[in-house]
Amino acid sequence: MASCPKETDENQQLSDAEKTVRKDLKRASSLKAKSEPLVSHIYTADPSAHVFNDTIYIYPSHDIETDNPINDNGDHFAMEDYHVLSVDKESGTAIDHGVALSIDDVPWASKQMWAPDAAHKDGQYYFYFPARDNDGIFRIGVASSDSPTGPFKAQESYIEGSFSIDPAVFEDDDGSYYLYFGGLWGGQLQNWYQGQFNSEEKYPDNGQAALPAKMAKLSDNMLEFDEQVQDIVILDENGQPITVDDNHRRFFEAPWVHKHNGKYYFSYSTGDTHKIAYAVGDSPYGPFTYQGVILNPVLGWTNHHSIANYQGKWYLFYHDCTLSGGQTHLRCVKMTEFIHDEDGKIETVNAYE
Ligand code: FUB
Repeated sequence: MASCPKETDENQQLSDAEKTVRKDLKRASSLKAKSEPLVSHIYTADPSAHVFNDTIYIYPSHDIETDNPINDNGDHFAMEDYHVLSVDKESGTAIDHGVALSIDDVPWASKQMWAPDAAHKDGQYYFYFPARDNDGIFRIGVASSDSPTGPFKAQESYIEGSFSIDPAVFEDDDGSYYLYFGGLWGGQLQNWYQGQFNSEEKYPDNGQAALPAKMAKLSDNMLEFDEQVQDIVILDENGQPITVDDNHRRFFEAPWVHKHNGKYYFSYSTGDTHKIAYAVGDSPYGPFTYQGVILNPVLGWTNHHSIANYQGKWYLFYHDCTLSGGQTHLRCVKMTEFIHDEDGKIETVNAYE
């Protein structure tokens, strides 16, 4: 029997993130990307796209260089502000509208402005963003403006009862708004098993239901939760909850909801298996039944997307690390068209030829 090469001691000690970085730096130059970065003068990630006033607006994270270590806690994602992008109707190129919110203007936040999102209601724009508070706990804040590009004015404190990362707002046809959120590892979802933050992490045992994404309806003023935070249940083909050890299908981070032909599509990143997967249900509350993969792994450890319909076509917004030559914390946002087939299934997108 042929023996496998042994992992070096050094390699065994590397975090999952650091191993991915080493591989990506090597393979970056050989990849042929199908889409170009939307902007290349700054690094951007986690694109949340919406159509407001017949224009596509993108609310991304703004990645920056840092000396922080690359680790599974995400310390290398040290972002300090947000820019808003829009897509020019004629040329299809993206415009950077400059800094829309900075950490210096958020009274409760200490660091790490991660993946944001935005919503529009009654002439006001609401910007939702996660950051660590002064105790190092991720919370979700909201800021508002009368322009989709900001500048946004942050509330004094984070949304009461909010925690973890990756807020995503879904506006239903009846004018209700729902906030979806949550992320594992650096996103701290595994620290909330008692309904309050616990510095000790805990995951369900193998075979048990995976840690769920969270959601709550937003109040009329868009600044608070209107109900208790709920769990998002993802079921397998037999109607059983996806389990914690099912890494290729269980929720990890980056929740997003869109609606197509009356069905609610809950899509998300599978994290350490690097896919954007989706599940379908009949209510914004779920349960959602697993269907498949929207986007195969991209260059970089993280995979994070959003979905928007513009002039009758569906677009997937995502990021990868091609612009930085594979540096996992320096990403660039991209967009591509995708289709739902006649049965409502989504054809998997590959970012590379
Ligand atoms: O950008 C920082 C974090 O990386 C996001 O919050 C996650 O979804 C992942 O993309």
